[in-house]
Amino acid sequence: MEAGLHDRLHRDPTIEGGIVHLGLGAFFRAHGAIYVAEAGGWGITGVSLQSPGTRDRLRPQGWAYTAVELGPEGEKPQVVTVLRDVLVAPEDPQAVLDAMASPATHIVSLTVTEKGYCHEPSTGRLNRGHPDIAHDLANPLPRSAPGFLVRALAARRDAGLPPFTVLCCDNLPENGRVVRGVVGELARLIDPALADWIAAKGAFPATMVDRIVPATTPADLDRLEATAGYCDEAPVMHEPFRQWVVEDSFCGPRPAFETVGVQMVADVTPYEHMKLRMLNGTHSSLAYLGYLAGHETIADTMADPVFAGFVRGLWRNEIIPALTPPPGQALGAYAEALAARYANPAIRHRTWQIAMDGSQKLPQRILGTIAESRAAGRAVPGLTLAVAAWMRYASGRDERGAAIEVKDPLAPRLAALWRDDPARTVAGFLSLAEVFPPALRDDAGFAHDLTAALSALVRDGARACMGGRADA
Ligand code: CS2
Repeated sequence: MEAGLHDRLHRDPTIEGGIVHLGLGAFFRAHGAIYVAEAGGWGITGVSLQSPGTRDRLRPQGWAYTAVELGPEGEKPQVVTVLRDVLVAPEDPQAVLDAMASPATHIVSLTVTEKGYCHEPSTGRLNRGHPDIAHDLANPLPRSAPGFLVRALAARRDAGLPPFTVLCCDNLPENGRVVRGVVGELARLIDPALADWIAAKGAFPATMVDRIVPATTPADLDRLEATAGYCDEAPVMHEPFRQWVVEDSFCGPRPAFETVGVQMVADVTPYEHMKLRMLNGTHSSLAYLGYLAGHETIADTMADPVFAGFVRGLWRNEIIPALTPPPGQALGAYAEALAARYANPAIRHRTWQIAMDGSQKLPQRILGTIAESRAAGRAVPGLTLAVAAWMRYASGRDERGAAIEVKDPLAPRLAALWRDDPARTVAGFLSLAEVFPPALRDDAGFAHDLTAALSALVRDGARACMGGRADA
């Protein structure tokens, strides 16, 4: 089957062109890749920007892999054969640029996580001090995602080709605008005429992506082998639910996404805000508070009535009042659907996994809601407690004094901000300009509330603090 697929992708004259995808993690393979496969007629060249592991596991399988739907009532495996090649950028960056600059490529999509855009999370601007950006300014063979986009776009312009559409599939607000911004800034530093060409001809549609995809575990591999009867070294696990909302502004051909349930719209912003603040905002809140309280997964936190009540209170009292619903979407119903998705016992989504990279995630997930609510005079005690829990988590010690493996690009700086005095800890964290927007850094009332929340957290523990704020 695999060799046949490979041949077909190169010979089938109905295939109009290709997609190069940067950041071939489990999320894209369980979400965007499946939509592309269903739409038909397109193949994907995957690119790992860091390590060869995924390529090495997929190659012997002819790039095919199993996507396993984990529903509360059982598992459904599906073989996905849309990948036609996988490249590893650090091994051969020129091969990646060649694939992106090929006339057959029309779309470069990305899931490189929040930190992969080398931007400052609080402002969205390119972080010129980032070591990979410094490298990419000085070298034609890039390391960063923005570097690959800029150098490949330059090669296309020089070859007289149109640009590809840049399709960001990461959980950033107005993600198309963010990528357009970092690409434009980097291009201008390298070649102002290139920046003008990209600004005039390029397309960076915004998207909202949604599917819960926990990391695959060795136990998943064994279970799949036992039930499906074959060995897959690189399957992905996902919940039944999926949603993809895409701004319909491509500068070249695209798959017939609208035929497979992708919502093609003129403005993605209300969908992005709803999803980032209602799903990811509560995911992060449950991750920090849940981890501190000793819960291993999101489903475990939802099975704890104190947490289930707390998260419902966050939606009803703090997050929904600050949102404009997308057309035809009732936010109360969206919250109920999220509660059911979180409670799915088949999904073992670890609080530790979601807690990763908090400095890159908090601004769009939680801090925006807090800043807007405070400006409008609405109280946000639960979200303030979640920020305090992030600070406590980032200190690197849990409530019993055990070490936490904190994964965050700012981890050493965050740990060094911890003091025995909560007011001083809060002052230190609030000085992080790349995380907190000016409206919160200069808000003495917020510093006061955050200090009170952190003091209570240290004194009483996460679970006790949340009990008082529950809304069950
Ligand atoms: C999660 C997301 O890991 C995380 O930070 O909040 O990956 C979440 O599962 C997805 O955005 C759901 O669409």
